[in-house]
Amino acid sequence: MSAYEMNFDGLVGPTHNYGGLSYGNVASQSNSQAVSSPKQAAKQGLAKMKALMEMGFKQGVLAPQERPDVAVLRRLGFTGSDAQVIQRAAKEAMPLLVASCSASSMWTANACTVSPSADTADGRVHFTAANLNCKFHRSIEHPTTSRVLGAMFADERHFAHHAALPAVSQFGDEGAANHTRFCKDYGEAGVEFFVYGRSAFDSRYPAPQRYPARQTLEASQAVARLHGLSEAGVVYAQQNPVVIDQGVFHNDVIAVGNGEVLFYHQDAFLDTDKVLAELGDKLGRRGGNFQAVCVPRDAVTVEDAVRSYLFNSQLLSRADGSMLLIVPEECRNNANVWSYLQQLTSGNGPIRAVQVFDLKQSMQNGGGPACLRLRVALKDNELEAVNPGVIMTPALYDRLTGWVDKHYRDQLSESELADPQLLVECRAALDELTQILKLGSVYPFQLA
Ligand code: SUG
Repeated sequence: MSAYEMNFDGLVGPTHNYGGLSYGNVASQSNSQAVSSPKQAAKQGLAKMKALMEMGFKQGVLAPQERPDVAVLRRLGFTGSDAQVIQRAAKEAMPLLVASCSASSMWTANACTVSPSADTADGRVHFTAANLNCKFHRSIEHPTTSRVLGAMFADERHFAHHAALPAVSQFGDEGAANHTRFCKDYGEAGVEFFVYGRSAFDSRYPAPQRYPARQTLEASQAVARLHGLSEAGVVYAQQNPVVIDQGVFHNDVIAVGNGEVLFYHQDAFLDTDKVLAELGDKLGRRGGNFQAVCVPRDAVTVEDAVRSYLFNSQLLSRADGSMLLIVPEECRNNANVWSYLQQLTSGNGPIRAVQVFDLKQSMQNGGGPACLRLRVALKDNELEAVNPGVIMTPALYDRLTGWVDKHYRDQLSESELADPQLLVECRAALDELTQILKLGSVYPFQLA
């Protein structure tokens, strides 16, 4: 049976804005309160999905969320009609309204962690929604994320869904952004690589001093248990706390893996040699030949990596076996990174080509190509069980582009988030979207 890696990209929601909400994420902080363009953001994302589909990759789409999240504002004590709740929050606690408006669910690498069926004890594909509890605006995503994933991967014979881990910092979980899978073939048992920033219970693990470490070892271990992974198929590594303090808030800002290849920065991990040896050994036992491509700090500094998002790239296997790196425009604008990429792709290594995408609207919030996609490895029969409404086709691309044109604003500034009409627009858009994507009722306003 054939198997594929499918990328499910987050469709950027109608309230995309620059809230400055993510302490430790340099781009989010430095673009705080800039005027955004939700329409352009959604179209940039759709253009990437279309291009990958046209290159022959399997591409899907993950729906955005209802924002502002009026229910969370009510939980925080704002009362009255929906419009009154929004206006009271705007007057009394603007940062809470801004958080409730974030379109951050677009970064679907943080939606959940996925283990393909070849790795799990019961032979099903397992999903654990990420609690994202390091940031308030992201901690409110998982209930809707779970419903959307449930509507996309509904067949219980093939798919198993787990609720987010307990929402406390000890179990801080950021989903697939800190998870990579190595394998010889997508359909064969692989090695799942979990990278954490700190341990919640063991003080021997050094923690960053400046910025938060969002993922804990204990969260990663819980996900591996829930998914029924075997010890032979799991490797844990600690992220270097020094790079977290330089703005590497997720592992996918400093490393990316695919197939048998890990592309990483020299300073990404602690105990790098030990980690690589364990990956090589465990993948070797599963018939794979692990290849580590290290980017030396002399060629690309951590600062360059954070600015350019070189590692927040999609590493994709092409039909001829070579790999293609999908990078953001910011990589071409950085002389060190661009010259490194020329050298990388002209060598004999596994990565042979680079393709650049303009994702500026998302990048300004610290979300590159890899943040925008959730990878799900699927066998033929599992792919057939996916809700066909979310699989990208030329017709769906056209339909979604028209939908964005109809519902999205060209510009959005912070003061406009106080406009109750934005909620009305968002609900109208999402109601239509659930019909386009055949999701059924997944949003709070549809379930009320
Ligand atoms: O969680 N930015 C997101 C970016 C997530 C990137 N994802 C991965 N690396 N996989 C975050 O920090 C900024 C929102 C704002 O400031 O308006 C934000 O949430």
